[in-house]
Amino acid sequence: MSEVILERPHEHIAVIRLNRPEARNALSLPVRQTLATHFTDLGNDDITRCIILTGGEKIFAAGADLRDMVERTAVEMFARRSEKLWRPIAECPKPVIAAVNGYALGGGCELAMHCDIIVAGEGANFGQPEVKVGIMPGAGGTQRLVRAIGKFRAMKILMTGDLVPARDALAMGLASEVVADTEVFDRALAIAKTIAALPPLAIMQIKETVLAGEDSSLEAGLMLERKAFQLLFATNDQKEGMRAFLEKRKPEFEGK
Ligand code: CO8
Repeated sequence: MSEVILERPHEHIAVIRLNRPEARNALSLPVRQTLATHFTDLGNDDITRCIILTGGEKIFAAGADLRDMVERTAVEMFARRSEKLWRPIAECPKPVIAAVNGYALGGGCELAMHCDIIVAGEGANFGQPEVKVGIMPGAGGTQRLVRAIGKFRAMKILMTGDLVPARDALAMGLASEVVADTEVFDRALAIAKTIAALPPLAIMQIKETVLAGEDSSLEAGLMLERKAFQLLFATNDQKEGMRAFLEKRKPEFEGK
């Protein structure tokens, strides 16, 4: 069985499932290469409107593969150019929902933070424990965590390596929702279905504008928003959505 499984539970929804339970879904190079390929393909196809990323019912991901890293040199790590494997996930234009059960640690927490929505189980735990194995986060942990939860909470998590239980993660803004462990995937799927029924071009514009605006001035972000808003008036889905409302019927969005 493949270590990364791609499923299609619904015409417009793709599920990417990490499947390396014996190594707690550690993100080896082959796993990350497959993730990058899937995200590139799903980002480019005309069918997929929402992606769910999960590690299954027991664990999301225990981070980088320590077995593979333990004897590496700095030059070898540099030569991997691993940013090339993260970029397709970060730049995926489609909405991505992380369905997190169990541990999301180190690179696993960073992987969840690459997503747009995080649904966590009550028993989930987030953390950046890299410091405990002599290193530091290397896939956005020092950057995305600060943006999500602020400097002082991020510093504590990064400098202690302590676990953050799901409820605390929700309170600090590191999760979108917390549900019973047994309901995580179903809830992620329900959200994906809601999103998949909405106009995909508008959804993609929302994602692009939020992410680009996060790192720009308010003025620049507001201008990006205005332009994206105006652009959507070129879509059939804008006409369909507004006409359907006024005609008191359900809209049919085509992504055009
Ligand atoms: N890498 C490789 N193997 C792992 C990893 C890992 N990160 N985590 C667990 N495993 C393996 C164990 O070695 C063990 O293998 P074996 O059975 O052959 O001895 C097996 O999985 C089961 O592990 P445990 O017995 O420890 O399982 P538990 O259920 O008791 O505990 C934990 C699960 C809490 C997840 C625990 O395994 C753990 O703490 N793992 C390490 C977590 C960690 O330190 N993560 C940070 C890694 S560094 C990192 O992510 C840097 C990111 C940089 C950029 C991103 C690149 C991807």
